[in-house]
Amino acid sequence: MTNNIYDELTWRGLIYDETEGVRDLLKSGQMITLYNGFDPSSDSLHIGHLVPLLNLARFQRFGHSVIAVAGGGTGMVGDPSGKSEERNLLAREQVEANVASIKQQLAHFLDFDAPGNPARLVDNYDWLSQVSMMAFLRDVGKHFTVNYMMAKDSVSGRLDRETGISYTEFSYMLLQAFDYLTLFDTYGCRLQTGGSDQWGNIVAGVELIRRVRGERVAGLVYPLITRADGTKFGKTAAGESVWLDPERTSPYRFYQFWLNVEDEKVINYLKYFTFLEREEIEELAAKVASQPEAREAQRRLAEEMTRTVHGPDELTRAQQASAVLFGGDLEGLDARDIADIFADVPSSELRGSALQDGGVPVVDLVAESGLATSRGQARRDVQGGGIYLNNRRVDDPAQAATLADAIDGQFLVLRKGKKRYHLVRVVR
Ligand code: 383
Repeated sequence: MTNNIYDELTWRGLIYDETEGVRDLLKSGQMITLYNGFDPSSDSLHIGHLVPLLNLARFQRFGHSVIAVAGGGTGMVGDPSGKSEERNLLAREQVEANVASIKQQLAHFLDFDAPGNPARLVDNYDWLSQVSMMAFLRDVGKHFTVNYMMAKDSVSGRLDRETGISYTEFSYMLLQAFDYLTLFDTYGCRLQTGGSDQWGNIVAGVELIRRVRGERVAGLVYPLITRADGTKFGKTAAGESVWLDPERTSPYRFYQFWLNVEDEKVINYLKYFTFLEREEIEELAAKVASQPEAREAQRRLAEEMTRTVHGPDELTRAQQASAVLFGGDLEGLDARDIADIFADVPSSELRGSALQDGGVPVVDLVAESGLATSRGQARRDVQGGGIYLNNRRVDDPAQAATLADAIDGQFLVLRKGKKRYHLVRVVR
């Protein structure tokens, strides 16, 4: 391990921009307090939040004191940064509910018992809801010219669009600046981090603290993650976001997302998203170059990410589920896993009542599914040892599938040869 967080972030390629003095501050050996904010736009964080979140954990491991801010107050307003359109306001109850669930997710990555530098998790609604409009306009607003605010990317990018930007979103940067001031006053916080989209808001806070406290504090931003083809990172092939909430993105899909990362990107992602040491990442880089087809780096990435976010048991399960399309055992998997794994294979429906008593001959199912052209063909396929029910070879041409074979009472998995699958959905 490097001996300071600055060198660590540097070799990982995680420093995109920094205000003056960050390098000296972080290399000085002095332990500081820093923060990163997360707005409750939804009831779950997604993998776009992981770089700043994992970096809070990295800072903490190097002995610094970290604060995660859940934006219960700022979430009432909506950050225009990186957004081309005005957003809809969320109801207070919605914001509150979202804060409660993202707080739990944030907590998962932080160590609240670290001796000497326990993490803090705060909600900016606590102070933003208390400040009066008069005080805010006089004590914060007076330190910013509209000219300065209009020059920020988050605002200027919206000025020439017909929809423009509301006064509400325009004011957002002042709220974030006021947060930084509050955390500076309360906890001696001297560094704010964020993705590069947050640069303008972070610098506004640095300026405010310089103006009203005469102190020089710092800001550091991380690169925005991109895919090899330049398209937005964090979406599955089907275009869905990859959420940290296992109810929204199952651990299996989460695992698969990382497993499918391009060779051109996998080493960067190992640096950005994992705690693996430099030597190990370099060994993996050599393997990507010499044996890309083995996809060892992708497997290592998927394993690390799934363990970090979902824990070791879910990792084992995701790995087992991932082996299923290669003939792996279905034992222990439930209906949800099966639906996930076989989401893209042909399927048909069968009444549960048909599976009662003697059940349905497998050869009938195989013929009806289209895996064989006729029952006679299906029978010959069974005799040739090429038919599987739930990934177990069917040896007897007379074998029937019964309710006992249906996984969670809901699915039968038929397979012909190595790879041709058909999913039978058992319905009422
Ligand atoms: C709120 C109050 C603060 C400081 C920051 C905030 C949130 C910030 C914001 N951040 C994004 C979000 O919450 O909107 N104004 O969705 C994202 N972040 C982090 C990172 C990122 C940013 O939470 O680049 C990606 O995850 O900064 O888009 O006092």
